[in-house]
Order: sequence, then structure tokens, then C-alpha cells
Amino acid sequence: MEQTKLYQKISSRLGELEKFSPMKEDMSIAQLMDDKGISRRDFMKWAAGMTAMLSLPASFTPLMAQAAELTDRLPVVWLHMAECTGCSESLLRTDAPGIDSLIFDYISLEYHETLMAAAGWQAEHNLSNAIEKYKGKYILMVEGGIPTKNDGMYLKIGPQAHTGLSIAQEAAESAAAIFAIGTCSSFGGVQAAYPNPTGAKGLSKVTDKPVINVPGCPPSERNIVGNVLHYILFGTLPALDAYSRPKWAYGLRIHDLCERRGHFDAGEFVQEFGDEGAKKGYCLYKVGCKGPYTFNNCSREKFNQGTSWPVQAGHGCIGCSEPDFWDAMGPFEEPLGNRLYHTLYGEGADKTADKVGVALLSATAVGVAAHAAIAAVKGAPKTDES
Ligand code: FSX
Ligand code: SF4
Ligand code: F3S
Repeated sequence: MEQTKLYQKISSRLGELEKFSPMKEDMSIAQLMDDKGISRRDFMKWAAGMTAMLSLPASFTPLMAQAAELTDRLPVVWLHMAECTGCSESLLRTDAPGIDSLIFDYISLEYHETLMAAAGWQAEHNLSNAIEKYKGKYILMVEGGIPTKNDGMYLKIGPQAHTGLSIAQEAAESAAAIFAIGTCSSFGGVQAAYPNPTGAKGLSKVTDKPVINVPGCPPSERNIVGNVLHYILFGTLPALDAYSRPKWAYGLRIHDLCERRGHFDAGEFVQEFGDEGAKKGYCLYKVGCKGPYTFNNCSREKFNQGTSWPVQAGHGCIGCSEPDFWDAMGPFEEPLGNRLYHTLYGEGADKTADKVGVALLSATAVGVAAHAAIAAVKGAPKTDES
């Protein structure tokens, strides 16, 4: 019954959205897919996957397909702050674009500094035009941390040298929905790592508007597009965790669905990169995997159209979707438990662990960490048992 009500609610929302005129009249999504050799069948398969990812019943798949077809009804403003542009790259730089990146092409990107042809005065003009024209209607996506020290003077953009801080604040003021794309925009990222000379912060720290964080350095194309589709379907904020991350994407740990989890449970670990265990695909915990402390869906959704993800490629998760991961998760190739011996009063591991929610870590993992750390201190040679 609830399900039917929800179906009807979404259906009527999409019906309303359909009445808006498409912002790109020369291109339909069906045509775009056709040009790239993607069949309707593949598209529906993709829609079914997206539906499952957002934890909706399979019967909602046609709604998801319809939502994807309506992504050209909503104007999107995408700002770049202090970062590496990896988030945009994650979505766009695939040699064989999948449906997620095509949808992104199809979205009405009113302003995106990396992709638009305009530069200088023209670009600045386009931004203020888009903000004015679509007041209260556009989706704002911000990539990058925001330098705040000395009134934000460490990041100035465009011919009038406005600060990134003032541009982000102004754009946030009139947006219908705001997404902080990537760990930099969500939590400050690498710019905010100690000693954070520019006072870089996440977007939510510089605006009073609600911000949905989509962290990851970078986040996957699935999580970026999934958030846009969620907004189109529901028009409301998704259920969020304590760090304002959508629970549908960040509700579980990397470790919960990891393909190497069986080896973790069996106590089969890679002891050093390139060893026999590595060849056998053993668990990467002892070479620093932070999957047990990291909330994200990489192990399920992967990157580059589901091709691979860090752990599949043979390196542990470095915790890139967690706040302060540059400071809190290092050294990246040692277990977190070893920090116990890298910090002054021996309380580093516990403090860090508190921050990232280690309470959820299984007793086995804690045992492994402590054991490994003790072995390291004793100078014992590392063996399968240590
Ligand atoms: Fe880079 Fe985006 Fe990392 Fe940051 O990604 S991939 S530094 S999250 O803001 O460009
Ligand atoms: Fe996978 Fe890392 Fe957990 Fe091992 S510690 S099972 S590699 S997430
Ligand atoms: Fe980042 Fe870990 Fe996923 S490093 S990309 S959260 S596997």
C-alpha cells in the first residue's frame, strides 16, 4: 500500500516535471543513446541497477528511466573551488562513456568551468545569468574545498577576482538543492589537511542552506548521477547519515561488501605487496586497508562503469570518503592500529578510531590490528599469524 502511494507520488511529480520544456531541444536521451550504440534494453538494465542502488523496489524501474529522460528539465550549476577536478573526471573521462556519463552530458549544465566553451568575462556573465534566470530552481553542485582564511583570498576566480567563498555563498543562496561533490567540497579534502594554510572548509561550513555531501576522492559516477536522479524522483533530501551523506550510498562500510571479506574472516592477509597472498587476492588489512572504517559503496558499485575499484586493483581502501582522511587515515599502507605506536601518548589509534566510527569494527579486526601492532613493536618478523 505504502509502495503504491509512493509510486503514484513520484509518478505525478515526474508528470509535472515533464510539462517543463526541455532545455536542450536538439537532443533527446533516446537519440543520444542511439548515437552511442546503447540499446533501449541496456538502458532499462541500467535503470534497474540504479533503482536497486537507491533501495527502491524493482517495479519502480520505469520511473527511474523516466527520471533519466527528464534530467534535461533541471538547470545545473557546477562550481569549481580548490581541488584537482578529479570528480568531474570521474564522471566524464571514460573512453567508452557509460550511461551515467551520458546522462551527465544530457543534464542541462548551465555552467561548468571545465566543460563550457566560454571564458573570462563571458563565463562570469553566464554564471550570474544562470543564477538570476533560474532563481530557486537550479541544482548547485560544488567541487572542491573552500579557502576561508583572510576572507577567502587564497582562491580568486574570474576577471573580477571574486573569491571562491563569495561565489559559492551566492550560488547557494538561490539553489533548489545543493550537492557537495567530492571529499574536498564535503569536508575540505586535501586542502584542509594539516596545517591547512588557507583555512579550507567543506561547503556546509560556509552556507546555512542544507548541503548533501557526496564524498569520495573522487566519488564514483554512480553516486553523482544517483543523487541527481534521487532529487528528480523525490524532490526532497534523502535520508542522511551524521556527516550528511545519503544513506543509500554511504550506509555500509567498504568492508561489509568487500570481495576479499572471506579472506579477512579466515585470517588470510597480504603481508606485503607482491607476496603470495597478494597473488591469491587475500585481504589487504595488514597493508593498510581502511575499508573497515570507511562508509561508501565502492565495493558494490565500483568505478569506470563497474570495471574496478581500489581493492580489486590490489591496494587497500585509503578511506577517501571520510572526513579528514588525509590526516586521520594515514599512513595509507599501514593498519590504523599501528598509529598507536606513531603518536606521542599512544592514544592515537583510539582517538582516530572514535572519529571514524570504529565501534562498528568487528572484534576480529581490532584483534588483528592490536596483534599486528604488538608484533611490529617487538620487532617480530611478520608472518601469517602475526
Ligand atoms: Fe580531486 Fe574533486 Fe579529490 Fe577533491 O575530487 S578527486 S581532490 S575529492 O574535489 O577533484
Ligand atoms: Fe576488503 Fe579491506 Fe575489509 Fe580486507 S580489510 S575485507 S581488503 S575492505
Ligand atoms: Fe575511496 Fe576507499 Fe572507495 S579509497 S574510492 S572509499 S575503496
